[in-house]
Amino acid sequence: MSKTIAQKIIAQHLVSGEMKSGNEVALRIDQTLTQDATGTMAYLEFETIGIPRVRTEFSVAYVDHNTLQCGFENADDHRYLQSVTSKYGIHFSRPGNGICHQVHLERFGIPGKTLIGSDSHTPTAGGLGMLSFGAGGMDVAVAMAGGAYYITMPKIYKVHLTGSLRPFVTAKDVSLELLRILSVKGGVGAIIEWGGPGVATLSVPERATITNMGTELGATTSIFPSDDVTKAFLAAQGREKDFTPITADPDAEYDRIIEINLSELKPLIACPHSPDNVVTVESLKGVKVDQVCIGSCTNSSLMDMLKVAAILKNKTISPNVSLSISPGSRQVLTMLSEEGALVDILASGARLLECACGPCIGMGFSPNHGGVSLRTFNRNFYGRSGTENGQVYLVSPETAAASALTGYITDPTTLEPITIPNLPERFCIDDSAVLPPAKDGSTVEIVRGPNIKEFPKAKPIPDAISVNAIIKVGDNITTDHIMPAGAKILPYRSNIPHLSQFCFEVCDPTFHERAKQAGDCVIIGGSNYGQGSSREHAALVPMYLGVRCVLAKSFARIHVANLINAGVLPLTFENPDDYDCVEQNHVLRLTDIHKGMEEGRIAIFDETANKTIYGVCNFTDRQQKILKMGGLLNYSKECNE
Ligand code: MIC
Ligand code: SF4
Repeated sequence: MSKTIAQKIIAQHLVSGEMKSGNEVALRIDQTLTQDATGTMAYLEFETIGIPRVRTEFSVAYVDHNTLQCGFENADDHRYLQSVTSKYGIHFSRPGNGICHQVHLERFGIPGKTLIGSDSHTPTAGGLGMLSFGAGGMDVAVAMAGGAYYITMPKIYKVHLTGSLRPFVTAKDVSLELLRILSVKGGVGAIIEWGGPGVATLSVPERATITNMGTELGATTSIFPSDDVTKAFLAAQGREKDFTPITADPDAEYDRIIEINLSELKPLIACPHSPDNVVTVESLKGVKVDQVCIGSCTNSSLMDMLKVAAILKNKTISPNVSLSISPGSRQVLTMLSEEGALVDILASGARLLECACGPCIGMGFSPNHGGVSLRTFNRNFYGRSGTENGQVYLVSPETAAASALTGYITDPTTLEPITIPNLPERFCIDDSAVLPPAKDGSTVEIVRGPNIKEFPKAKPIPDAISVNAIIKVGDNITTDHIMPAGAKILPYRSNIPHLSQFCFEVCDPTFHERAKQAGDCVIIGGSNYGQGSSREHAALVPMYLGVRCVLAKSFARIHVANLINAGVLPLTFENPDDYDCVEQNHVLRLTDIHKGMEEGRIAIFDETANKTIYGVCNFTDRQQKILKMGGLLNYSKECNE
C-alpha cells in the first residue's frame, strides 16, 4: 500500500498496534534528547527504573534553558546532569554549546530515524526527515530504558507548497500562515507533512523553522521529505553517511490537503498573546517597538543570523529599541564571527546573548512595563516573557531587524535589497563541547546538590473519590499558565515542593495555598487544556498539590499523556455545556471509576449543583493500568516495560 513519509517511518518502527488513525501504536525510539529544564526530572525518573545503561542508539542531554546561574541551583543541576549522563551512556552537551533543537539538527538528527525529546519543539528535527516527537520526561526515561513510545496514530495532513518565497518573505511567514489557517488547535491529532514543488526551494534550516512551529498548531509532529537539499546539508555538516532519501509515495493518501503558494505570501506577525493571532506586518506598520529579540530554536540558524547581519550592516538601531541576538549554537556563533558578520551585528547596537533559550523562556531580557517586544520565537503566551503586561509579537528575523532599525513595526519588503549569503559548503565542525559518556559507568559517582528533591509519588486512582473543583479556567490554557517558567522559577525544576508555590500563579496567586488546604481536588478546564510545552511539571506539580483529576472540554496531546503518566485522571465533558454548570469550589463525586474507565464514561455527581454529569475517556488497557497503579513509573517497574 502506498504510504506518506510519516507512515513509512512509523511502519519501520512499529512495535505494536495497527496503523489506523485513532488507534494506539507503540514505536521503537532510536534517539532521545533532553534539555536541562526537563532533563533533571527525566534522569531522576530514569534512575528509578534501575537499568545500568541506556538502550537507545544515541541519547543526548543538552543544557540550554537554565543557564543564568543566579545561585547554586542551576550549576548543581548541571553537575548532576553531567554525572548521571556519563554513568548511563548519554552524551552531554555543555552549557554554551547551543539550543538543543539547533544543535541536534546540525550534529545528530538522522533522516528516517525516530527521536523523542523532553521538549515540545523536538519536531524541529522533522526538517531533516526525522520522525520526532515532544514528550514528557517520563516517556523519555522509558524510551532510554528501551521501552516503546506510545502515540495515538494521527491523521496525516499534507501542506502542498508551490512557488518560491519572495525576498524578505521567510519560512517563519510560512509557519504563521499555517497558524492563521489552522489555529493553535488545528493540528491536534495530526502529523503535518510538507510536500509539493515548493519544498525543494527551502533549505534544511528553513524547513526546521517550519517543523519547529508545527508544535504551535498542536500537531503530533511535522516532517519534510529527505531529498537532495537534505543530502547537501548533511554533507556540509560532514555527515554524508547519515543521509537516506525519503519521500511520500506519489499516490499516498492524506486526510486533508492544504495548499500554500510561497510566491503569494507576505511578511506576517502574530499579535499578543497567541501564535495564531496572525495579521500582515504591513497592517501594523508604525506601531512603536521597545524591544527586539532575535534567536530561539525557531530562528537562530547561521542563515537567519547572516541575513540579520546583512540588514544591520553599516546601520545603527533606533535609540528607543533594545536588540538582543542569541545565535542558536556555538557553530553558528563561530561561523558568524569568522565571516565578520558578528561585527556588523554588534556595531549596529545589538546586545549579544549566550547561545541558549534566554528571553524565549523568560530567562532575562524581559521587556519593559507594558513594552512592545518583537521576537523571532515561537510562543507569545501571556506572561511568558517575564513581564506580565509585556506585548509580545512573533516575527521573522528580517521583520525583527527591519523594525529594530526604524523603532516601529516595519515590513522588511520595504527595505533596500540585500545580498543573500550562500550557505557554506562546509560548516565549522567542532563537537568538543559534547562530552561522550564514560566507557564504564559503574565507577561514575552521581553528583547531587541540595536543590534536587525526591520525585513526588503518585497515588493509584481509586474506584470512587470526592474532589473539590479547585480552579476553573478557560480555553487554550497553556503549560506556562499551569506551571510558569522564567528566571525566578526555572532553577527549581528538580524541586517540586518549591516549584509548587508558583502553580497557576498567573491565573490565581491563591491557588497554591487553596490547593494545599483542599485535599483531593479537580481542575475544570476549557478546550485545548495544557497547550504548549512538554513540561511534565505541569502535571507533576498539580498532582503533588492533590489534583486527582482534570475535567476539560479537550486536551493538548503531550499534556494529556503527562497527566496519565503522573497518575492524574484526564476526563472530557461528555456534554461541553456542562462546563458552564460546574463552578469553582463545587464538590464532585466520581463513582465506579474503574468500570467507567473501561467503558469510556464516568458518572460525576456535582453535589453542590445537585446534578449528575459525565466525563468521557478513551483509555487503552495500558493507560488504565498506569492510572490504577499510580503513574507510568510504577507501571514500568511492575510490568518491566
Ligand atoms: C518551552 O518552549 O516552553 C520550553 C521551555 O522549551 C518547554 C520545555 C520546558 O518547559 O522545559 C517545551 O517547549 O517543552
Ligand atoms: Fe528554548 Fe524557546 Fe525553543 Fe523552548 S521554544 S526550546 S525555551 S528556545
